[in-house]
Amino acid sequence: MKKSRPHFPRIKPIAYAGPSATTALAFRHYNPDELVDGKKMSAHLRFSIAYWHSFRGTGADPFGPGTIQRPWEKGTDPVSIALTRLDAAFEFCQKIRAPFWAFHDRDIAPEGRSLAESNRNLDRIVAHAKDLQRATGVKLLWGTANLFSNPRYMCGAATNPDAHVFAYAAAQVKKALDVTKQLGGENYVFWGGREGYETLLNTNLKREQAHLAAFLHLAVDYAKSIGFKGQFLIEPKPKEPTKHQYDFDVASGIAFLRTHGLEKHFKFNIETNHATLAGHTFNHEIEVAAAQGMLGSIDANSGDLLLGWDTDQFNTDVKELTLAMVSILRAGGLGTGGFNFDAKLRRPSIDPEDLFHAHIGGMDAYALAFKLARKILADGKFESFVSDRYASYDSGYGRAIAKRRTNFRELNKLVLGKLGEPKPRSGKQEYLENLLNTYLHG
Ligand code: XLS
Ligand code: NI
Ligand code: NI
Repeated sequence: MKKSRPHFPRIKPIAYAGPSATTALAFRHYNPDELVDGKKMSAHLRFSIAYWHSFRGTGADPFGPGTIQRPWEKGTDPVSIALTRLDAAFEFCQKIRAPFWAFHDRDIAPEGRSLAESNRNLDRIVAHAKDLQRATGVKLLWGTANLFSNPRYMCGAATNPDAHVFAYAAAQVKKALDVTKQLGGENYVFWGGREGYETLLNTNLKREQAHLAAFLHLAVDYAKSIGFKGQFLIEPKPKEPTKHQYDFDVASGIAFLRTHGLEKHFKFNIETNHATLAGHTFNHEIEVAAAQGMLGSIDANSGDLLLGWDTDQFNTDVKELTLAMVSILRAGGLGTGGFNFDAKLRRPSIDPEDLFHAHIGGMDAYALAFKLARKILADGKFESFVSDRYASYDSGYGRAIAKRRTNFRELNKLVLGKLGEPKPRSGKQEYLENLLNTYLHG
């Protein structure tokens, strides 16, 4: 493979310079090579670059066209442009020190006039991606299929009222699974782009949900048949682009998977901005998934609480991330998952250098949160407060309740007898919030 000219010639690989770094193009907290519990920090955090935002995003919004023009987007042949763009992306992953990337099929290769042509385009790009992965050591966190941009999917893919569209989506996902496997993808994501409805006046909700379940079962079967071992992930989102998406949040995702016998095959890819759109905190969604052993991966971004859509911003909110990290570490980490920056530059952030500032900010905020969360867990103050709060369930009749070895009659007897009225005990929220601040701000 011939080495291409650098696409970010003025930028050297980003180095760790510590909290007192004097340059902006340096990490203050993310030190990829630092050993933490015998493992490099980069292996704990498993950062990933989202191809669609960072290499296909143009800054376009409903009110105007793109503002971002990259120097490598030149020429007329879409496949050659796609190949050069991939070179730029891998150079970026290396320079930003991200060990992983993630893509949709149609981000990396142009869609052709037929599925066969689209597949041929994809094969050419994937062959190049394989070479680049080998040359740089950057690995694939997950692959996915774009089942929402092409007009054929305007009424959904697996939930489309037309079985022809379902079949097309199946063929597309078959290929996306093939290429994800070829590239050693560690996961495969299902985000239900337009799997939802705009109006119940034209929708059979029950049938659509059953079709979605059928689609996921067929995907599980196909993955098994080709020996794809990656983890399947559902990415919940309550709305946008449809008014109501079926994979609304983690709780409804769990109910859906269980209802249709899919729970063994899926975990969750939790996106911060989707959590807040669903009226939850990021931390809440992580806890709900972790409670069922279904925490898979994170789409790392942030919304704007004043706006009702998926703004996909880089997250620099150390408090929010520290709370999330405490839950993630307590759950035993993300396994084959990682932190994928499903985040985009703001429309006026047009310099290639802005891609670096954005990711440095996100990676540093996560790394700092990781360190703070480790300290919080090592100190164990919150843990012991919480376990103490539930201690009455550890012995006696409380334990019998937890083990379901009692009944209403017995409990009734106890309350009427020696127990009497419960003694209220403070929840100490303010004390705990202050305690949290001692970690965040000293
Ligand atoms: C959109 C989703 C999307 C998925 C991948 O809101 O976040 O980017 O992560 O299809
Ligand atoms: Ni996402
Ligand atoms: Ni999103």
